Amino acid sequence: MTDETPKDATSLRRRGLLGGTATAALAGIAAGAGGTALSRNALAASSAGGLSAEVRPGDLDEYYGFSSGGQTGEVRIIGLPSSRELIRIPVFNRDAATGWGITNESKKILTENMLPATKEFLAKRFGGQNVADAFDYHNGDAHHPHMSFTDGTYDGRYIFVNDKANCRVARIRCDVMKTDKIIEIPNASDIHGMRPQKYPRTGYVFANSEHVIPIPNDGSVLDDPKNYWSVFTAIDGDKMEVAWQVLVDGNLDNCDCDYQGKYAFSTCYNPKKGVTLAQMTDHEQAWAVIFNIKRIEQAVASGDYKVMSGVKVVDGRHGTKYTRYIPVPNSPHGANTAPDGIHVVFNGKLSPTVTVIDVRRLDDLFDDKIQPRGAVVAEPEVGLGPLHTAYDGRGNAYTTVFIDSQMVKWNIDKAKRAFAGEKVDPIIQKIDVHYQPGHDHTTMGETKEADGKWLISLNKFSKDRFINTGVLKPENDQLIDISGDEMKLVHDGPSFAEPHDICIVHRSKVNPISIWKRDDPMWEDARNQAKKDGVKLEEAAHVIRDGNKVRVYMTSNAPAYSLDKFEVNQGDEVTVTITNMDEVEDLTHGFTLVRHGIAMEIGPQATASVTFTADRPGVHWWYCQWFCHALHMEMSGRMLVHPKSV
Ligand code: RUQ
Ligand code: CUA
Repeated sequence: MTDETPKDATSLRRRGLLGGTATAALAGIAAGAGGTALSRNALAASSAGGLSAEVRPGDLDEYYGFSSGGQTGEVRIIGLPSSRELIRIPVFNRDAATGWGITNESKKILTENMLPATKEFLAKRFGGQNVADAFDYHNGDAHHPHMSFTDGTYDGRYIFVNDKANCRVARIRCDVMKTDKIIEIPNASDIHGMRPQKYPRTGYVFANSEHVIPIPNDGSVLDDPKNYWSVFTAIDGDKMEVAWQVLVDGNLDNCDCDYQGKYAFSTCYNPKKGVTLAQMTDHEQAWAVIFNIKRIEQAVASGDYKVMSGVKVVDGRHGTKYTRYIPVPNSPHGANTAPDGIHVVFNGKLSPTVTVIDVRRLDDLFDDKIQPRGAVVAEPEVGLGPLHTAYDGRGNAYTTVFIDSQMVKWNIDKAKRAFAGEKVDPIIQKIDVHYQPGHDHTTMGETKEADGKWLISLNKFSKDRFINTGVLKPENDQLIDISGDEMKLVHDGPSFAEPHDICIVHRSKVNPISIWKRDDPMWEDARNQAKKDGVKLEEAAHVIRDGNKVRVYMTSNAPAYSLDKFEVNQGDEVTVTITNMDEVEDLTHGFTLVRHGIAMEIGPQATASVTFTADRPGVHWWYCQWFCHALHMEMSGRMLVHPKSV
């Protein structure tokens, strides 16, 4: 993949520009890189008749990859095609660098929309009402990050991501790339599949509950699986609250929705509601469940629901008018809508096939004019263990086969013709990936603007592909060029546990700011408190005592804080609020209080605050932990804690 083309090869340069890579070249100009980037990108793209993954020093990537951090609970931004990890966004995890889970602002986001029962349970576990204790779950399992849509394509507003472990859905603001809301979903055992509505906009965020449980799950039903259920949830993505739920049969796995705003789809395994591995796989077929959004909305409007844990739950089990259950082989996994707006693929997992439906047949299905299988238009055999499918926007699909460790390119139209009886092989090409792929994704491929340039295979095992890191090895995210007739593997990219899924967005759709706006809602509480205390955050150098509560306000300007010490009494509840008055891009300060487990990031023009009990008498230095200035080491101060008089 190294581009050996000499820089003065003008003819090549022109050819690259005139080809399909003009967009990349133009994007280079837009980013202010000027003529140099133009010729470099064009050169890179012209190498060896395919795309180049090389992004030279100083050049910029063409795509943002929003990669879920799996059981680390975070989301990462990967630049593509370079496959460089650019930044991490803490979501369900704790993060020492940014103070996520430590600052008041992040704790509020982590806890404000927890269910009352969870708050009670965690308050007991972490010792009552002490503000120094964190009332959040300490882990998360982030699986499916997806950007909000307007009219079938990404709109750059938000990334939504689910937490399988603790039944949550979070929202990340793309203007600042920070999490701003986290909600906990009731009546669910875990939240797995998650997708935003594509049309007319997001709108709803659909989320699947996987394992079946009794509802309510309060101990009144225990070892009686026939009274276990799962729910399909529609979240209002603007308000971040549950709009409604639908009770279903079986375990919901992954979901997607159409480009018309009428239907959502979930794969559904374990139709007999088994609770052991043997029971869960003891069947020949499972389902793709189709949700009729309009009918469900009517049910909610007309009162055809039950309120469970404060949420309106519509009965969508077999035989109701709100859902249809399409039989598909065995234990299906991924659900992927094609950018043509017509086809949806359900990936077989335990069956070597994928099942393709045509959304134009779903009106008839709900009007009982056709049988459920009548919506199926193809069922090609792709290989062992199909998990997920991606698209190039040219009518081809790319399915990961986990057991065969391959990426399979097949043609939708040919698969339909074969299904109709014609002698035609839909499989175009298979290549080995390393090893055991789960999700795969194409550039813009989950929108109507699929551009067919790059494909990523997120492989669960890397084994021998990197120097040995010991017993625990990275995953391997492989980059494949799909711009030509043949798939070409161009890059191996290690990643830590375990990005399930990546949402690949052209950079023209995303436009984050570099300096916070002073009136950002993130620190609204701090702003209100300062007002009550008669303090201007921008000019703060104050210590306000309020009983045994002490509020310390300061600013930071490289390389100093507006206070170099403050004094409190042992046992005081101290809140430190810092406003970073530097207005320089990338000039982040921090506040780390030694031996107190406290650290926070304060971006340019941001305010951040932290509350703790000063229970250690003595001298405690704080310092700035983000390298900001030649005198960064000197950017510090002292907290003097007077011992309690005995
Ligand atoms: S799942 S490896 Cu959690 Cu998206 Cu299929
Ligand atoms: Cu401020 Cu380092």
